[in-house]
Formats: sequence, C-alpha cells, structure tokens
Amino acid sequence: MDLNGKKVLVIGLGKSGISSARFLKKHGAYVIGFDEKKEDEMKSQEKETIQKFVDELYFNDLPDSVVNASEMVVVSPGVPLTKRYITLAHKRGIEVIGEIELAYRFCRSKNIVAITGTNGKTTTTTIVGEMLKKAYDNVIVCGNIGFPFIDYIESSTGDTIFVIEVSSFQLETIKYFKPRVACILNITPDHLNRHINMENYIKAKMRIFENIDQEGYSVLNMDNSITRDLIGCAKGTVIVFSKSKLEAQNSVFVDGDFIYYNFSGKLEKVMKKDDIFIPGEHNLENVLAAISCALPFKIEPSTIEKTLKEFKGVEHRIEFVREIKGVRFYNDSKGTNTDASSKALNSFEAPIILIAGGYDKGESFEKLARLISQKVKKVFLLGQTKQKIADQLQKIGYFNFEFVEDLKEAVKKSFESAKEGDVVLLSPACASWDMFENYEQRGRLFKQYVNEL
Ligand code: UMA
Repeated sequence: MDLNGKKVLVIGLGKSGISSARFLKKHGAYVIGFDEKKEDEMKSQEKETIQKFVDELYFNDLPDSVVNASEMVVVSPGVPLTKRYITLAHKRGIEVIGEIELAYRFCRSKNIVAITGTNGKTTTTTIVGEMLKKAYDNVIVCGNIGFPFIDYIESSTGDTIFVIEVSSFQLETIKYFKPRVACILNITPDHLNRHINMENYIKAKMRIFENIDQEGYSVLNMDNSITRDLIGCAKGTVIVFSKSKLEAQNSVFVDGDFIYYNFSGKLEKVMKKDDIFIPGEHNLENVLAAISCALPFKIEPSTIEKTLKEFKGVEHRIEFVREIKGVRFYNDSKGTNTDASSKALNSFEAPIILIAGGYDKGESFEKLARLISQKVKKVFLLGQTKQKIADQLQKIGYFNFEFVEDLKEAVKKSFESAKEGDVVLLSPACASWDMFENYEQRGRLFKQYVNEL
C-alpha cells in the first residue's frame, strides 16, 4: 500500500488516532485530523502533538467537502460507524478502515495472535505474551490493551510475534487483518448502545475469524453458550477449551485437579489447576484460553506451568490495593460491564462493600442486582447509571445503597461503613467515560484515595 501523497482523514484523535496520524505522516501521506471535541476541550499539549502529524486539523464539526476530498478514512475504535461523515465516506466509495487494519497492511510478521471477548481479554493477552516471551526473543503485546498496534510496526521484523487484544469496535473496521491464531474468549452483553443488539455485537466479534486460512487456528470457549455455538464459523484448525473434560482432538481442558491439552495428536498433563497464582473460575477460563493460543507456537508444558505460577494478574482487574484495619481494598476498575463485575463479586467469600455505577452503555442491571442482594452488604452508587442501578435494586427489595457525588466520597464512606474482614471493591459494571478519561484513570484515582485514608 503506497501512502505517499495520499489524502487520509483520521477520525478521533485519542491514542489510536494520534498513532495512526504519526504513522501516516511518516509514510508521506497528507493527513487530515478530526475530533468531535471542541478545540478548547483538547489539552494544549495533546494539540501540539497532533499538530506535528497533521496537515489540516478540524474540531467539533467536519465539513462534507473535507470528507469528499479524502482518499481514505482511518477511524478510531470509539467512533461509531453510523456517524454522518462515515456514512458519507462509504457513499462516496472512500475506503474506511481502522488502525488495526492499517497496521496489518504494513506488518511484516505473519505471527499474530489476536484475542477478543467480552471479558478477560487483557488478562489472557498478557498471559499469552508472558508464555511466548519465555520461549521467543521478539514478542510484542499491544492493541486494545492500551498500546496501539501501529506503534510497533516499524520496530518489528518478520520474526516478531504480535499478541494483540482486539475489541469489537476494532474488528468492525478490519478488512484483510489475518491473525495466525484468533480467539474469542466469551461473549456476554456489552456495548449495546453502540452495537444496538446482541446479533450485531456477536457478528463484530466473529470477524476475528474472517480471514483465517488453513494454516491458521481458531480458539473458542466451550463453556460460554454463545461462543460454543460459533464453532461452525471458526476457520483453520479449531482449538476448544473448557473447565470440564473434553474429548476433542485439539483441546485444552480440566479433568479432576489437572489441566491437560490434546494437541497435534499428543495428550499432555500441563499442571495442577490450584497452582495457578491468579484466583477465580473466570481466571481459570482465561488461563485455558491462553494455553490454547500458545500451543501453535510449540510452548512446552513446563513453560506454561512456570508462567502461570508466577503471573500475578493485571492492573485494575481485581487488583489488591491495601489492607487497613482488616479491611481489604480491591480495584476492579476494568469491571466495565455487568458480567465482569459479577465475576469480581463471585471471587470473594467475605462480605463486600461495593462501589458501582458509571457511563451508561445500555446494559440491563437486573441480574447484577440479584447478585448484589446476595453478596453485598452495602453499595455506593455514582455516575450516570446510579439511578438505573438503584431502580433495579429497589425492585427486588434491596435498599442498602447510597448515592455519592464522586469516587473520593465513595472510598471514604465505604471505609467508614466497613468492619474488619470486609472487602471494599470498586467494580463499576459500567464504562468510566461519564466522569473519567478512561478506566485506568478511575482505577489509579481509586488507589490514590485508598492510600490517602
Ligand atoms: N471521538 C470523536 N467522535 C466520537 C467518539 C470519539 O471524535 O464519536 C474522539 C474523542 O473526542 C477522543 C478520541 O476520539 O478525542 C478517542 O478515541 P477512542 O475513543 O477511539 O479512544 P482511543 O484513545 O483512541 O483508545 C482506543 C481504544 N478506545 C476505545 O475503544 C473506546 C482503547 O481501548 C485502546 O486501548 C486504544 O485505542 C489503543 O488501541 C480502551 C477501551 O475502553 C481500553 N476499549 C473498549 C473496551 O475494552 O471495552 C472497547
């Protein structure tokens, strides 16, 4: 693909957009940047960076003439494809792709592991990266995890192994993106404000298999009712995983106390499941998925075992922060949907004081409310969804909730109402964008407020 002199419109100037603009500019493109933010809403430092990589810059609104004059559009994952300017580009026959696709077109390596799913993507992607790093020198972990794929294209070679976390948003704008190994961990309701219904959300996730060929591998979770049914759509060699015993030829599973794999005609006992350091049934699923993704790279059972004994988990995912007077604080800021927060709640036996609420993605809180009524002593609610969650709790006769204005107040009041032996858990079940820049900022602030107690 020749970018020299090509007029490329980059929509959304966050992490993905800035990195795309930087890459495009370096490869000789004429770059037009656009962000819906008002000019004065963008931090001056950010604007200065962007200005280095764009030839024209638009804020707030984009004239049709700019779209019409473009030869290609690179759209950021957070921008819905139903936006007027995207529809216009499609109408004019202008190619619209995302940063993952752009990066792929310049990627010299064929060794790409791509991992998607509603929950567990970051943990699984990180574990696969850790396993492969023990066996290979040149492994890069990137993508939705927070590090744009395109930032690593120039420093990579044909031997680099990319382990990429991909979101449904990113998959909507791929075209030729072909991983060697593609995995869908699980699918439960999420991002329904963007995808409108589950059918569209599942379709977006399934696109991860779209370009897999005979030499590739598709990995699927047999314990999730939606991914189990996708087996007919998987391509290449299909590897399945489950927390129960499987008889399938290419599989990773649990039998009794042990994890096994059956791959390339060989059945191997990998390790005792209780020796995995990170706790919880959901993490066992993540581990089984990670082993499945690593198998095509001929990773030895001893390497898998060593990695899983050492791996301590990722930041913002049921992350232990501190214990004060017998009260343990956990940061699960990455619990951005009800399924993720349910998993967090189910990871504790101790009484829980929960901090929840945030940006409304259109999800129902009915099921979560029932679990809260069983496991949670008190809930502090904040953000856009606080009333919506409160309504569900009231409906089932649970009244032990309180509205708070901000996270600082939530932390302070949680501690005041906690007793020795309790757990204070931030697991919002919602995205962060109503009050914070992202979930990382929310998690970091939570830890700061806990450390200030
Ligand atoms: N913007 C518009 N119009 C819109 C929406 C956004 O102009 O309609 C602008 C915003 O004003 C902002 C910029 O676009 O300036 C933000 O772009 P973005 O939302 O695509 O976010 P990035 O900073 O580029 O980060 C993206 C991913 N964000 C989203 O998908 C929302 C990051 O995933 C990812 O780490 C990063 O690219 C690098 O690949 C975060 C995420 O929350 C972690 N992902 C969701 C999830 O995991 O559930 C999908």
